[in-house]
Amino acid sequence: MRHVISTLIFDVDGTLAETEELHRKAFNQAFKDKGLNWHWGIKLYGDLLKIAGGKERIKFYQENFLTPKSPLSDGDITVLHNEKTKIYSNLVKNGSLTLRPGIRSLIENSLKRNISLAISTSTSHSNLLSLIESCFKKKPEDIFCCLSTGDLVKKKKPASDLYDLVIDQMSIDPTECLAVEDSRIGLLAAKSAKIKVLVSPSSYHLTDDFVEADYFCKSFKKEQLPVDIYKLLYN
Ligand code: XBP
Ligand code: MG
Repeated sequence: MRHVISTLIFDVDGTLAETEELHRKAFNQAFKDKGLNWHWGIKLYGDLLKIAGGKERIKFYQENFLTPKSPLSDGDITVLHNEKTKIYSNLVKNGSLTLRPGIRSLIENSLKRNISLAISTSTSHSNLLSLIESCFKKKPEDIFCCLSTGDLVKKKKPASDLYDLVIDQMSIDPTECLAVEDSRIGLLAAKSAKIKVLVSPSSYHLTDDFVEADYFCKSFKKEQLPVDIYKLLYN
């Protein structure tokens, strides 16, 4: 590894935990509660995950999969998405989520070695809060120096905005960072910000193309980490 890594920047959905089935459940419940006869099955949701951001995903679905007589306005979509976020938050609070194997140890060892930690996620701050409180019993700011969430930027992944925000807020050199991602759009977002990327695909992204990844592993378990990352965190 040519540069010393001073900061790990974690994606959330699919990286910290396998969250997308819970998101899909929350979307479908919100559609039902609002009287919409929409249902996102696993195959369709996998296709829709190419669009980051729940509001953007709903808009994309309406424009590309439906020909509604009275399409939802952006305001309607925001109300619908807020309802989905409430449902998702309750599902997370009910203990439906566990961290991906190896993630807790990876984060604990980074802190022990004074490697700074940050978040870069297309999801909302409130969804991040729900997950961290449920899985770590802490506030996100007790673990991560910077929280770059979808509600803070104009463009979500694969745009570099979320990663650029971390670099700007922490005033750090991108070459001394490592992004930790699960999807192609997350990989592209980090690479656009000139940040090296460790990818471990999540269940919805197993067939994504990760050719640009600097490091790849099947899981975050220490025995499956690339040797450079293992040395950084465990040697
Ligand atoms: C994943 C996303 C999010 C979630 C749904 O974000 O793209 O949109 O799928 O959450 P990341 P919201 O992998 O960057 O963590 O409905 O809050 O967008
Ligand atoms: Mg992700």
